[in-house]
Amino acid sequence: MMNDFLWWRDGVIYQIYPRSFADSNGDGLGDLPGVTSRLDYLSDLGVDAIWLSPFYPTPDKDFGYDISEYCDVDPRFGTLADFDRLVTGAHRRGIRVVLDMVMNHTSDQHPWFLESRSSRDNPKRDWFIWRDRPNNWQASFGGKAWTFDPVTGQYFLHLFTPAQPDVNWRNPEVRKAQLDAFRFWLERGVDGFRLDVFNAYFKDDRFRSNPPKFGLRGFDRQEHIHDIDQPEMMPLLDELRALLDSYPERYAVGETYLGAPEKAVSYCGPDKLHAAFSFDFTMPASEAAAALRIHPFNPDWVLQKILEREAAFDAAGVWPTTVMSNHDVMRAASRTCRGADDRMAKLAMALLLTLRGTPFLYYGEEIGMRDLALKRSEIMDPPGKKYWPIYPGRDGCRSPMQWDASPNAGFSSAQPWLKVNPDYPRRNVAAQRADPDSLFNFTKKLIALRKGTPALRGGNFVPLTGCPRGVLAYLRRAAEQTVLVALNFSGRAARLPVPAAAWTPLLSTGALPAEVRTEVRLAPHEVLLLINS
Ligand code: TEU
Repeated sequence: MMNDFLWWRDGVIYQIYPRSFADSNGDGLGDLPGVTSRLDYLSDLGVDAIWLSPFYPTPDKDFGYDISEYCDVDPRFGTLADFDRLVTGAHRRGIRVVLDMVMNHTSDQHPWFLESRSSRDNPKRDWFIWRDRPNNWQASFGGKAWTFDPVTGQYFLHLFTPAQPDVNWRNPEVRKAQLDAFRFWLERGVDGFRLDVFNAYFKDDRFRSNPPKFGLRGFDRQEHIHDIDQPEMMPLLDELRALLDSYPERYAVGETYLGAPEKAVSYCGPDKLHAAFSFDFTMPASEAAAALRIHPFNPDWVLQKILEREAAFDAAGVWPTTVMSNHDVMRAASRTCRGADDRMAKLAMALLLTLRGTPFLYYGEEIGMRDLALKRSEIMDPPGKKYWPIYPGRDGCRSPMQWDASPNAGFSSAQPWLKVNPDYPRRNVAAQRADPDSLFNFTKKLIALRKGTPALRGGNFVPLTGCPRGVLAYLRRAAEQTVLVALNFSGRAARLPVPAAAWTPLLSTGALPAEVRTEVRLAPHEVLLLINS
């Protein structure tokens, strides 16, 4: 069975936000040599791949998601030689490397855009999207999606900030240049790509306005049917997949923009993407809930989300992904825990690592890092600046990694670019490694268990009915074995009836039961795994 191990399907992928992971040169900003210096840590944790958020040259108007050169490293993050050393070091430890490709838009400082905006007859004019008159499209980070450029008297399109003009994927030269960038990194040994808002590459060729709908922000008050998800994306995915398949075991996961599971699935398949995020557990229940920062995390809501994604992915034979945290949303521990108590973070971690689908772990999630609380004056993220206090932005989940209790949490010898969470003297990697009951050690154990247990990797998902209030329980059932996962969301002890079988306790955050007959007792917030093989 282990011989069939496919890294992107059966492994765990760890997202690194390079500027916040480890600073090697004392400038307060994390960098690529910093990541390299922590590869032993990642190998010990047991992850199979790292996804690096952008480290390319950038004016940082959207913290690296505004790229001014696709085939290089920003000098603040290192050099191409540093990158090569990182890839070699990762591969030596059996860790794959996934890059973040932000190809819906460039930075407005990218030479392509500087040329494009310089005159209407510049050869690169058509590399971006210029119109005499705007339609009603809105930018995701606030305001209109069109900005007037007085130099040439036309509007250019940007689905995010005006510093991120959308490229014109319909232009064959653009298509070639972008695919060449993929090839550049493939040739450097990269194993896969995360495609930023890939389903926004193509826009309606007639630029029709979106129809209205009820919503809070301008952006939410329209159906996004003409600005994203155009049919022209499908042949492009074929072409990209053919390129990836010309190298062995390469991978692409799409960041489905405004994506429900069915939408994510529609972009995946043997000649399309390997995977696409459906963000089942990070999305609030509604836009209103998002505005009020309400993130339901209870057995009913979680089960409903699992069943929705199972229905979509299983029916299509597409392998799902599981995400609890990333650089755009509040960290799972901040959404699920009260105070410094990590029991609910363990439960969220157990979900991440026992569901059907590739787990994506966000740096610091393994130690239960909490979002940083920031004053208005400290907010740097564009949507946070625009929408505070309704929406505080995304700086909170991007604070420096908490390695130890030394100054700046062992992240940097200088003052970090973004504050370290003040809880770092208590919450850090060194402290949790030394504590057998820590979230870190729980995570490490569970990663190893997942990888060594066929039912946890590939087994079917079967929910258990008749669970007591506050408890979610399910089976992961493979031909040769079944694992039962019991999660007590509630602060009260519970008794869970279990199906008749020869169960052996596998892992628990409480006390492992000596034997299991017709029921198990769960302590408040307990995670319990049983196996029958
Ligand atoms: O995110 C796209 C996206 O869906 C986000 O804009 C999301 O709506 C927002 O963060 C609120 O949760 C991708 C990147 O992940 C994000 O960091 C970039 O800012 C954005 O694209 C533009 O490149």
